[in-house]
Amino acid sequence: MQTSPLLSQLRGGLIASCQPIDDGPMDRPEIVAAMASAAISGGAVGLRIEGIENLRAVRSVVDVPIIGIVKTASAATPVRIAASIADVQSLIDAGADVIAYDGTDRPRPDGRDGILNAIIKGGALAMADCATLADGVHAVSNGAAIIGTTLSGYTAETQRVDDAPDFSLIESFAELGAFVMAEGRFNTPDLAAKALAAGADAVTVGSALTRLELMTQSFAHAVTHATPKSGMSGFAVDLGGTKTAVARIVEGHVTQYEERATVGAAGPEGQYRQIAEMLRTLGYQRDDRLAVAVTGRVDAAGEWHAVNQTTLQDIASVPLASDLARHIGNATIINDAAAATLAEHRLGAGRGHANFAYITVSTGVGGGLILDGSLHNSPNGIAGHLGFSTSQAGAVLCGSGRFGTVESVASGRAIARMAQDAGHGDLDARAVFGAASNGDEWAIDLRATSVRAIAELCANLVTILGITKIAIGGSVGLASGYVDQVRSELETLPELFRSEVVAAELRRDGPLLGSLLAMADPG
Ligand code: ADP
Ligand code: BMX
Repeated sequence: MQTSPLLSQLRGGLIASCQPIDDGPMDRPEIVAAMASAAISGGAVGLRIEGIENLRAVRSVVDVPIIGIVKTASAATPVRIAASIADVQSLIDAGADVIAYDGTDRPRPDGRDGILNAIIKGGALAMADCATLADGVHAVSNGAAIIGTTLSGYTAETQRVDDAPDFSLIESFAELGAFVMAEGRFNTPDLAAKALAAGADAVTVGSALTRLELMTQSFAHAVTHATPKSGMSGFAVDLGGTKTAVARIVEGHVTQYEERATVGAAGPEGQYRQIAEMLRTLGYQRDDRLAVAVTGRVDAAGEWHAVNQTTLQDIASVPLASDLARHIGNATIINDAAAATLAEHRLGAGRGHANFAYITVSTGVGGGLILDGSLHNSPNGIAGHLGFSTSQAGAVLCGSGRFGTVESVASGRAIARMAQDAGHGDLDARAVFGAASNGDEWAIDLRATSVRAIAELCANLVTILGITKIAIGGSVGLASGYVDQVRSELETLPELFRSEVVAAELRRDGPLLGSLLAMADPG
C-alpha cells in the first residue's frame, strides 16, 4: 500500500463530498465553501469537491485534504468524472491534493491511463473511481493511491435495482492491499460505519450531507405518505341540505356508507329520527364513537342554527349536543364544511399548507379556513361561512337575510332558482349542468355565473387572508369541469390575486372523516 501523510490523515475518517445539485440554488462556489467548512466542523477529515471554481473557494477556507474532480457531460462518452489532461494541472493549481478519475475501462478522449499518468506526474495522488474489481486491480497496478467503489451501480455492467452500497466490492478491494474508499449510496451513519467494518479505509458521503433537495424530498415523501389515521375509527354523520350520509369508518377508511335525502322541513326531531335509523342499519350501538357534521352553524355552546333558513327550517338554537346524547348517543358536532376543511387539510388537498381554504359548492356554499395551521373558529360558529360573503353578481336576498351573497349566486339551490326564473321549469343543478354539457347556452351561462362567483370568492380569500391553496368540494363543485373553469376565471386576474385551486381529494368522504378528526382535535 502507498503510504503518505495525507493518506494517514484520511484513514478511518469521513470524507464529505460537497456537491450541490447542478444548477440548483446551492450551486455557487461561496455556498460550496460554506458547506465544506460546516462539514469539517462536523468532523469530516477530508473533502471531495467538483469543479475548479468550487475548489478554489473551498481551498481558501479549509486546510484538510481535498479530493478534486471535474465532471463533464458529453455525448461522446458515458464517462463523467473525466478530468482531461488539461484539467489535471488546473485542479492541482486550485488546491487539490488528490484527483479522482473514472477508473473504468470505458473510452474517453485522453484515455484512462493518460489521465492517471498526468495526475501522478503532476505530483498529486490519484484516486480511481471504480465499478468492478478489475477496475481496482488495474488502478493499483498502474499507480493509483486510492481505489473507490464510487461507480459500482452506475455503469451498464453493474446496474442494480436496489439502493444498497456495494459491500462485496469493498471486501474484494480490501484484499488488494490498496487504500480503499467506500463511496456510493452510504446514506446513513449506520451504512458508513459498516463500510469500515467491511474493510474500507475511509468513507465518502455526499448526497446525504449536502444535497438538501434530496434529503428534503425523502423527508417530505415520508411525511406526506404517513397516515395520520390511526385511531380514526367510529361512526360519522354528514347532514347536508340535500342529502344525509352516515358511514362506518375504520382507521380512516369508509367501510360502510348509506345516503338518504334530507327533508329540510323535518325539524330537529325528524332529523334525529332519520339519523338514528340510518346508523342502526350500519350496526351503531349507543356507546360507539360518533361524530356528526351538519349544515348550519354550530356555536360554542353546542347549539345548532340554520343560517340559510330556506335550506333547513325550524333549526334555530337547537341544543344539538344534548339532544343527540339523549336520542342517539354522545357525539362530537361540527359544521359540515368545517369538518371537510379539517379532513382536506390533514389528509387531502391542503396537506402542508398553513393557510388553506375549503369551499363546498353544494346545496349552499359553505367553507372553512385553516389559518396558521389551525381551523379558524368563532364562538357563534359563523367564521368560515364563506358563502355568506357577497358577490358582484348578487341580485337577490339570500335565505340568510343578507343581500347578494355568493350562496345566492353560485350554490346548487341558486342555480335551480335561476333556471326556474329564466323559464326552464323545475330543474335541479345537476339537470342544469347536464343541459350545459349538451350545449344549451342558457345553462352554460348559469354554470358560468356560479363559477365566476366562486372565482371571485377565491381571489377575495387570497387578498384578505393570504390563502395559498383552495380545495373545492360539494356535488356542484366536483361536477366535471367546474374546478377547471374556476381556474380559467382566476387566470384572467393579475397573478397577485390567484392561488392554487384544486378539487377536494376526499370528495364525499371529507365531512365524514373530518367530523371524526374534530373529535380528536377540535381545531
Ligand atoms: P349536500 O348539500 O346535501 O351536502 P351535495 O354536495 O350533493 O349535498 O350538493 C347537493 C347539490 O348538488 C344539489 O343542488 C344538486 O342538484 C347538486 N348536484 C348533484 N350532483 C350534481 C352534478 N353532477 N352536477 C351539478 N350539480 C349536482
Ligand atoms: C350553507 C350553510 C352552511 C353550510 C353550507 C354547506 C345552512 C343551513 N348552511 O352555507 O352552514 O356549511 O351551506 O352546506 O345555513 P350544504 O347544505 O350545502 O352541504
